[in-house]
Amino acid sequence: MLFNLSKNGHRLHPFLESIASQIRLQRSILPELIPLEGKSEFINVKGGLEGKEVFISNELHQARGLRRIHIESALLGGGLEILHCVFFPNPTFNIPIFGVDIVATANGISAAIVDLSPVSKNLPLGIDRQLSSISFPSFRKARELPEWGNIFSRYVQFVRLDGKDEQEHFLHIVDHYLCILINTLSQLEPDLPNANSTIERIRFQNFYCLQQKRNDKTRNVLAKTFTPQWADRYIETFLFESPLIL
Ligand code: BLA
Repeated sequence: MLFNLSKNGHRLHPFLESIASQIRLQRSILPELIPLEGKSEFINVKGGLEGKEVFISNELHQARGLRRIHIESALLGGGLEILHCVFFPNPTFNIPIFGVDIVATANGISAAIVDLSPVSKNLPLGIDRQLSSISFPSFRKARELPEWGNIFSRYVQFVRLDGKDEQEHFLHIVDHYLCILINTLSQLEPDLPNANSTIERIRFQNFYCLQQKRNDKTRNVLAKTFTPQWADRYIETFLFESPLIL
């Protein structure tokens, strides 16, 4: 049973809700979509320190070609809200990792990130071509990636969102990236589990998780809201669990 934030009188920031709805809509058309069991202690988290109202709600699925589809909605107190989403491919399929992270604060959307991140040296040619033909809007407040961000493609969008028009543009980009991924996937056949290409993609997915775990901003927020030990376990064993076994 999904934890329904609105039942508790809490709704996510409308922009985060609209991104989540759009991703859920795309998810709903995936072939062989089934819910995935997750570590039950992490699926719905309630509480936090000093009686602050804190909720984390996680949705986990798998589908043809996608080993783990994760959408996380979090209300972390003090006006901080997060929408986090990763589509981890089944490594036998030559498709990138779709990732989104949106951070809302009392002062607006301070970070919005979306990418189709490569799982080999380059993105598949067809995907690169489609991404390169997008005419990206010029966001007014582009942000600089941290050093661990070398896992992202050159099409990564990382911005502070300045107003409703930019939120609308960003929503379209998320939708477009997901369309490209899902359309490509529908035309693909998997490689063998022991193919060199598959093994390379497992390595890249592991590296992706390793680098994401270096995001101190996520760790610090969770450590402050819960405890440092809880934050470590959540990030290491749930959010970016690795490695995949070779
Ligand atoms: C940044 N992520 C952040 C920030 C916070 C979080 C508070 C800083 C916001 C800012 O600088 O304005 C917090 N993100 C979270 C929390 C969760 C979360 C608490 O997902 C989950 C509970 N992060 C991802 C994914 C991507 C990602 C999938 O989880 C990319 C696809 C990227 N987040 C990402 C990047 C930054 C960020 C690149 C900026 C880090 C920096 O500037 O150092």
